[in-house]
Order: sequence, then structure tokens, then C-alpha cells
Amino acid sequence: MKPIIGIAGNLLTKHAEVFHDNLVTYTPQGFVDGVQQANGLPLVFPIGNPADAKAYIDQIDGLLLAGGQDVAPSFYGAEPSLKLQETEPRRDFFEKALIEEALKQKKPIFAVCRGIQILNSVQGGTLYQDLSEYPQWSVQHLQPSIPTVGSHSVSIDSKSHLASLLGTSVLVNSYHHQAIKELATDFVATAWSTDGLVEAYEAKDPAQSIVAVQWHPELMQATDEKMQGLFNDFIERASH
Ligand SMILES: [Mn+2]
Repeated sequence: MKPIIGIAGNLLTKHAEVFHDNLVTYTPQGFVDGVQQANGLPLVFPIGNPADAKAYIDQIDGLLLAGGQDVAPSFYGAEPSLKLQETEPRRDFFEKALIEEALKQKKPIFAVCRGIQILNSVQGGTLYQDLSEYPQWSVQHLQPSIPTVGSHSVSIDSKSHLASLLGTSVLVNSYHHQAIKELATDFVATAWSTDGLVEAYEAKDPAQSIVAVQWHPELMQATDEKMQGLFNDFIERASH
């Protein structure tokens, strides 16, 4: 049996001509490709009623949290700063319910970009709303170049699960203007950019199987075996 991977989908809220201005539910293709190439069965969840989270999580072996909008600052007790970008509160509340149910059922989680941020927010952590407001973050985290190639390095804790997959240093792509500020106490940071920003974390509780990364492995997996390796590992974790 192939493990079933629930992917929390997004809603295209900007009217797109190609869809005749209709609203469209979607997930970036790299998540589908990464899961399929790892022999998993992707299942995209449209944004829905938080009360349905259990019914969704009951059906899956792992939860994938994808990239997208900024998390609403109210989720971590902050007011919106001037450089906050688009938020989608319906997605925030639905994903919060999916996360809480997945943790309750101890289903493996793979969180990417916005995913690392909302997971941290739901568990009591906080975010930087825009890195340019803080001069200490001196590495470019919003790369203007193509996403298939990494731009900044991260150093990885040699004792982490992530290091067993990527080694202790790797080049990652970077498309985030927000980042982890205070990490939730349930998590332990496992990778940092050279300016000290948290780029990955895992769960402290060995009963929870979580890999969260700030970069976009789904945009590198087609050409980078190590990044496909994160998907292979997720499917492996979801197989138990
Ligand atoms: Mn980065």
C-alpha cells in the first residue's frame, strides 16, 4: 500500500485570466511530483471547515504543509506590521485544525516555507513579519534567481535527523520574507543560515515525526537528489 499524503492546498485568490477569473484550488506541482516519485499517493485538501480536520487526517499517513501566504499575525499575538503581505485567514484556521489533529494522531508532518511558519505559530512560536525590518538578518532570503538552484548555505546540526539526509551543510533556495522568531518549545532548531536564522526544525518528542524546512525542496527535487531525498524520507516516515 502506498502511503497517502495529505497536502494542504491553497486558494488562488488573485483572479487569473487563464481560469476566466474563477477561484481555483491548487498546490504547486513539485509537491505532487516529489510525493509520487517517492512512491506516495498525494491527496490535495482544499481549504475547508476546521471541523472536518479529523475526517481528513483519519484518511492519511502523513501531512504536508505547503508554501503560500503570510500567516496572520493574530495567530502569534502580534499586530500586522507595515510590510506584512497577503494573508488568508480561512487557510490559517483550516491548517491549524489539520496540524492539531495530525499531532494528536502522531501522523508524520513535512512542513515547507509557510508550513514551517504556521506549524511554529500554532504551537506557540512567533514570526518575523518581514526580515528587512531587522538589520541583523544580512543574508539574502528572497533570491531573485531561479528556484531550482540553491542560493544560500545552511549549517545543519550533525545530531539531527535532517543531517542524516543532507549532511551538515547544504545550499538551499530561499523565497521567504518572513521567518521563525521564537521557536515553539515543542521544537528544536536543526539548521541555520550564516546570519543565524532558523531554517529547519524537528520535534523534541520522539513520538512525533516532524521535518520542517524554510526553503523549497519541491522546486529543487527534479534536479537535486538530496532535495528529493526529503520527500523519500517523508514517505518512509509515513510508512510506519
Ligand atoms: Mn532562507
